[in-house]
Amino acid sequence: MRKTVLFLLPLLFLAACSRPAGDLRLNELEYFERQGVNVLVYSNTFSGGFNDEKNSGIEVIHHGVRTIQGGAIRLCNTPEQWDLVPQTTSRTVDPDAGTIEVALRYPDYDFDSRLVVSTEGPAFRIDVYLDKPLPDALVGEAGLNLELLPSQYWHKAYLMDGKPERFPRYSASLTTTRPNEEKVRQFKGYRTYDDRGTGRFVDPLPLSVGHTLLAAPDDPERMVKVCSEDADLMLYDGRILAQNGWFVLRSLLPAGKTGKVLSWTVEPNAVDGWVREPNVGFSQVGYLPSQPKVAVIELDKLDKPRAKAEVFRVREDGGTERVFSGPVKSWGDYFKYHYAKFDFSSVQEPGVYFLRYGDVRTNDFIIGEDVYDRITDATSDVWIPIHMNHMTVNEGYRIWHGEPFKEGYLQAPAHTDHFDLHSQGAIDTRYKGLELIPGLNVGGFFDAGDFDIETGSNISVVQNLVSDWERFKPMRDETFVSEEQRYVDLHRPDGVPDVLQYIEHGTLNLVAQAENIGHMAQTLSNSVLDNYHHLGDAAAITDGLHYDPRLKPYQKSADGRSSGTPDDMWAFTTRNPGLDLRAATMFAAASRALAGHNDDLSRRALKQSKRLMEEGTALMSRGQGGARGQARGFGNMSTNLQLYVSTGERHYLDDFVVQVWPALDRNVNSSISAALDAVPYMDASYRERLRPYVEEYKHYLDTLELQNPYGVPIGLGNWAGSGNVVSYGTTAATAGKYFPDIIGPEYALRAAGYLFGCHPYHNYSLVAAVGAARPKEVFYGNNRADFSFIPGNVAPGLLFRHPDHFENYDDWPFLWGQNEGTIAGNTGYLIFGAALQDLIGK
Ligand SMILES: [Ca+2]
Ligand SMILES: [Ca+2]
Ligand SMILES: [Ca+2]
Repeated sequence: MRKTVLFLLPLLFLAACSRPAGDLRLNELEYFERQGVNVLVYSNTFSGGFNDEKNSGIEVIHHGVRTIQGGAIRLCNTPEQWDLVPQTTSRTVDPDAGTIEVALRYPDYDFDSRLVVSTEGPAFRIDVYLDKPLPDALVGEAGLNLELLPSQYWHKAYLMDGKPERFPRYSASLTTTRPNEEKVRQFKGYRTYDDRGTGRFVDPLPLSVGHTLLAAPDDPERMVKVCSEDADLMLYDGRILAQNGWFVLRSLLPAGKTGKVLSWTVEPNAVDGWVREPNVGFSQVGYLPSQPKVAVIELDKLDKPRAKAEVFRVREDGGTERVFSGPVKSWGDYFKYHYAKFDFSSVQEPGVYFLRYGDVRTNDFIIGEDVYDRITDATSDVWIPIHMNHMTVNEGYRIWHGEPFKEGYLQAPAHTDHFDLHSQGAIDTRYKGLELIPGLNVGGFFDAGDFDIETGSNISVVQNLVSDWERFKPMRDETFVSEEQRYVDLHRPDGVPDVLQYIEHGTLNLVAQAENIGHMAQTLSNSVLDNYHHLGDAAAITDGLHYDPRLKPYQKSADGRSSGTPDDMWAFTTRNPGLDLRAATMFAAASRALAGHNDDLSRRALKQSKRLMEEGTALMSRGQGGARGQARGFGNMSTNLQLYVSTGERHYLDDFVVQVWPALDRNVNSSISAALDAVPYMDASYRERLRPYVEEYKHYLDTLELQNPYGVPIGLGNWAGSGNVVSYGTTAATAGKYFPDIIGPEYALRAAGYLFGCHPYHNYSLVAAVGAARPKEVFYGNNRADFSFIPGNVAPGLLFRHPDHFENYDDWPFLWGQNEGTIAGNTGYLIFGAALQDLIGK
């Protein structure tokens, strides 16, 4: 990718130099640009359903921050996730005319439209064309929408046709209700709302109506002017329906017309000569005295790199002194920005320091022998126990959540597609659709920012925790866990190592699945979308009463034990033999770890392990389970190794050995982790045979420094890549432990540096509450509506937006691809932390 970008740069730079200041121009990356303003037109398209749609359509990156997106024909005033989104059936860039045209289609309504975006000096124009008149069903519903990021506009002023107003900090605007028959269909017919039996849905009313909106005249970096020539321009507050809503500008499309039916001009203000402030990336957690210390400085391409940067020490009398000044070395361009590095490794004396690069003074950080000692404490003491399902979780004066899902789980009805990407086929258990499956409301961990038990993730969690336990024996005890009381109290030691209790808690649910269902469920999840997007106390998601379809909705039975509200969670039970085999492997591991702590559960886990292994293997060899089953585990070398460790049966090890060398020959990077995991169980000859592959792996690690300025694997998917960096760090630390003469600690430390602040966009630690001076402050946890975090969460981090923008909002928690942590990912981070501490001799 770097090559491509480098190739394009001279053109871009010429364009930048030759254009008259103030005019938007189409650039080689197919977006409109002027200094301080990028206008993207369907560089990122809508995809519907699970994907959060605040990332698509016409978007504006305004002085470095993506503050406007969602420019599209939409079918509601303030679209939510799960509302219909348009398919982009074509996108045509005409460099000569300087236009981008997109064709949009709503197949549910056989409705097509076209948007043509062109420039008018410093502004851009959106013209909407219809080749056929608007379908009757969408008259009064279809309109041109554009959304403004609330956290960048609240508290600021706006003028609608000259009348001054203020963007509200919190949503309290007017709404109305309309009959459900008028509600535009939602994705796949799902419903995000609960009408409480009224037969009516809520529709927001506008904050303001006019023809010209001037937003944020009081903030030149956010000021934008939007004019609608003919139709009314309406401003809505999308947060009134959903906390993740944005401010929405909207004009309805006219009925009965074809051709050009609507036109807007949008002029984002550009601050004269604006150049983005340098982002000085460094480890907020700090540095070991002896370790390499390299800050990565992210610079606007129009910025002139400075020759030097400095390190200052904070003295004990409160004063500061410069202790080092050194050269800043250019690394090169990577996507939108230019990067330079500042090596201050020679500063080694323990103390409190900060960096200065030109006018930028960073916050302070510590150099000391123990800076990495506490990097996983918040994850272990706070984040993980808060995600324990089926328990009340208390911390000091605060209840994080009560005991969720007391009514248990129903068999999901046959042939049900689920909004969280699961599906129930024909029922393959002894239960009928909507019949209670007993015993499942025990143990398990919430998946992420939501509250389901993803079986695959929970299997990974137990496996991760057992690895952590067996490799590092963490005896930390800061959590009181009583499965009997169904009660967890944070920061209250109870004499049992917490990791063992977490293994037990995960195993309890998974064993219950195997025992009561007969095999592993795909997921235990919400039955209705209206409670899937729940924010708040998990115990309040369902009413705790058994669902009785003979009662009316919201009615309770006379004995108070059941209700007619169909809110009970469902178990999606369609059998996946691959998942059963993964569970069998995990149960064997859990059985080992639990022996002596909970012998009964240890025996039950082993019993299920053997049964699922036998049944899963038989099903797989009969070709059942499909591609999904095949892909997961069976015959996988990691599974064979785990099975050998768990069972001691030699044939698993033989299978592993047969697989590992060809796998390493094919691709060292993807196989080295599994190969290293085997070292403790093999003889010295294995380690020697592995040596050349570790050397090859080191070569790969070194090439990372050429791929991007941060020298770690950076993902470009729609879920940002911290998880990859954590895995890379764990593998590098493990390789460094077994082959210290080949792999130094600098690679694992580089992963830590990236997680803790040395990364694009901003320099905050991606781990909640970790990184003493400046960790991130908002995350997509289940308390995201409060613009808060759950300590120890690891954010996915830097989300790539096509074609050249990395982003991690720290004032807006609601994009999961940037800010959500997962239970499997965060338990993986525990291992990384332990492996790093082990590597550096802690
Ligand atoms: Ca989930
Ligand atoms: Ca404990
Ligand atoms: Ca219920």
